[in-house]
Amino acid sequence: MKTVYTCFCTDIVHEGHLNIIREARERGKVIVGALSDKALIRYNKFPTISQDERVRLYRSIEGVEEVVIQDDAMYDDVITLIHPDYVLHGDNWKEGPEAAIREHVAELLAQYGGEIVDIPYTRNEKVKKIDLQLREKLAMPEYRRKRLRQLLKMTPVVKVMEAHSGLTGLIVEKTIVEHEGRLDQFDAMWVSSLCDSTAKGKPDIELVDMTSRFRTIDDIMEVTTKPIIFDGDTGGLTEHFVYTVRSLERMGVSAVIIEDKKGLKKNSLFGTEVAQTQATIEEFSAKIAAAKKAQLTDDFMIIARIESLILEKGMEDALERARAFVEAGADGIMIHSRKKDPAEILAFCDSFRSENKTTPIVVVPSSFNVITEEELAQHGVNIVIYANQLTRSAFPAMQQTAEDILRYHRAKEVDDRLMPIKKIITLIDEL
Ligand code: SPV
Ligand code: MG
Repeated sequence: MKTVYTCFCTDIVHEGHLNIIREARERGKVIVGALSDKALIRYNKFPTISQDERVRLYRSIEGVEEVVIQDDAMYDDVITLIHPDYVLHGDNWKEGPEAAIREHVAELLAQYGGEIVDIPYTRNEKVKKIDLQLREKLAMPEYRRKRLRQLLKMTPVVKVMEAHSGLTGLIVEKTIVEHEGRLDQFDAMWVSSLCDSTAKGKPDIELVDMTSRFRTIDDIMEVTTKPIIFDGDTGGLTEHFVYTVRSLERMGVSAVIIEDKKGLKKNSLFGTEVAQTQATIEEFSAKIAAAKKAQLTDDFMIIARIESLILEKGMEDALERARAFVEAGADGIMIHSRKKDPAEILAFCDSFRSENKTTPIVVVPSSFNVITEEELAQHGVNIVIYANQLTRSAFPAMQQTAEDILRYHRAKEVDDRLMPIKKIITLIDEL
């Protein structure tokens, strides 16, 4: 009897999957792989049901003899374990980033004479609707909001990219790369005050009002499903911040980060070049405590951002604040630095972790950009935010195009470096 293996990464079994099982049964004993949560979130859809529920679901399909956990999108473990004669998959994996998986599976099977069978992908209105419904479920506030806390449990480091519009949201939502045999995507989005303000042509000084910032979140939420971390600046007056927290929760935002400054806030990357006043530990702790009291769901997170290293107040001050803010109820600590060398960030993380093993640490490596996510995670960092790189890449590209069209009095010279209109159009989903 031949062994047939197919890997599922779905929360709903539809006729496309049943078709694969039917084809598999004709060839031998059917073993289904359930892609683990860890592997799923790396490159595919976020699960709406648990790993155990998925295993039970696949086991209940008639003709499935066994279900195993597949812990890596690349199949190495399961192929070593099972040595299947056939690996079945929808033929949609011949294109896009999944083609790298198919190629790798082909190499593994070639070592002992196994075979890939590509099953024509079932494309009909019913299947399309089910896919769409799953996506919509993930976009709903109650699912989206809790997803950051879920991610913190599931993955060693949550990778977050800046978004400030529907389009940049789509880029964060959909970009998947294959590199050195691994697939990767971003886990969440950062609605940066700097980039949100810059997109509106305004300085990053809490000038763009909350209604306008919420409008940006709404634009992003309309076209994405990934969780959102909101840059709440100083949070403003405590009496106002408690309302902001409720609004963010209701919208389905997962977390707000507020920084321990008061008065006219300017961007931290100015460092000590501009006068900035740090709130006292008591003042900022009171703001956190009031916001935690106002919060209604258990999902939402209020993260305290410490500016002591930016303002050159020293490591001890930063650590003292971290202790106090956690005591006041903060669900996480963001520590910021504008040094190129990550040493002071790592020193903070090591000290904080030696006394606090669980409170998530967030970092924004804009200046200390030589360090990798993995190295940061080794020092106890849980969330890495790429806070402004999309804006900073788009801005010079747009400026250069504008200059060149003025220079040549036509657009031909710039066309080679522009994205074809068709490609832009296909990034945008139509119902
Ligand atoms: C932002 O993105 O607006 C931030 C991070 O607050 S930073 O610009 O590095 O201060
Ligand atoms: Mg900011």
